[in-house]
Amino acid sequence: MEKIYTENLIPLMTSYTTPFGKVDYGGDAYLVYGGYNYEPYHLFGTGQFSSASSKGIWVSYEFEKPERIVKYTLRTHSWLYERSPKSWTFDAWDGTQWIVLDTRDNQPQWTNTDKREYEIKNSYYYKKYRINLKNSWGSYIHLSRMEMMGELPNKSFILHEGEYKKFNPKILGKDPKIDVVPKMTSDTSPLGKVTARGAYNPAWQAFDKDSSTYWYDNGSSASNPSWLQYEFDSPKIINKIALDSLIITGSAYGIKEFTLLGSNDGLNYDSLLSVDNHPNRSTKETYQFNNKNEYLIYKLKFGLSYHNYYTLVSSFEMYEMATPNTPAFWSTISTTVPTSNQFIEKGIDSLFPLLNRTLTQLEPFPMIQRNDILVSGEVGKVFSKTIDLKKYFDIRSIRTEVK
Ligand SMILES: [Ca+2]
Repeated sequence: MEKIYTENLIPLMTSYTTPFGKVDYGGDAYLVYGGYNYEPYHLFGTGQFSSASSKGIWVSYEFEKPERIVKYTLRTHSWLYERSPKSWTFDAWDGTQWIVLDTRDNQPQWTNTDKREYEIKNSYYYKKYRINLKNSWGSYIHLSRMEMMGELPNKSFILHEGEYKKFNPKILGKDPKIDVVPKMTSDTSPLGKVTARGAYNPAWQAFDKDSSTYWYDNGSSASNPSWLQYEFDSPKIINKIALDSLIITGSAYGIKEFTLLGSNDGLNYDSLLSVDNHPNRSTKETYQFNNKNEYLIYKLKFGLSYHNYYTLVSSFEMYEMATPNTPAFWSTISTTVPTSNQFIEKGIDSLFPLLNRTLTQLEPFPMIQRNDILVSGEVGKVFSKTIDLKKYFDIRSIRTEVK
């Protein structure tokens, strides 16, 4: 679907900070010539901008709130337009460094009327963007004007029999057989966050899907009991866990008593499961429990183990409550032309998959016997089935089968 762009989001600047936002520059000074200051803020105003030399200069604009810029324009001076830029990048500041969003090398010569538009791919909202001008066709780098545009949301409904409808795609249900903790390679990679009371061996090794590696906490006591916690990146309804331990010393394994807690803020915890007799062996024990609440954080709080209060967990797996797939369906949003808010909040993002026709083979459906339409004396059997040609068109073949 074609993109619709906003107006230029930068106001007509009359200084580095008025009327709002902030212009900055670096890499070179600006040109002062003939009593005129070719200052960088003029790039976003009515004046003219030029660097003091040809060594390269960048000019940034900082918005008051983050914007997702997906297009920018550049306009030449009407004179000395051969000093317009030849190579540059368009960058965004992510708070730490400049991220290159667009690279233009050896652009064609400009004319004195050129205004060029550059569409870019950018998924993120940044406050500050810059053009980093590398060189020009002449001895200075001149430009008259720069604009930056965002994208307007492009939302649709389908008008069908007097109703404005939205298509709601199929949502996959939860598979209760999948351990939803990813295979961790550190306390925070690839997703979520592992924490523990103590970690003589790294806590993430309880979540690395390898039963030979483990988390071990050997400083815990009755007054300072051990705990192990995983924070998901989105809340989940966990109603089954699997736990596995290994020998700490002699024939003592590292899990005996524990409570499983759920929390959404890391401060208030609900108790979900209590176990005081986890077996003294290394086999994966599964615990199913009744939980219908979503939690972001799941925490194991340990009591006594088979070796004092020391704790060792080689595997801590979590499983979600099974939910069925939600089939795709149409919902009616309005029977009058929807408001702009309804479009923005509920509109369909892309009509493409809906309008994308595919050739498909339908499941067989039974026909209705209609021998009643035979007139007296006629022999044989008659079957009937109505096919909705609004729904199924360009039918390539129909096969009938009498069983
Ligand atoms: Ca492990």
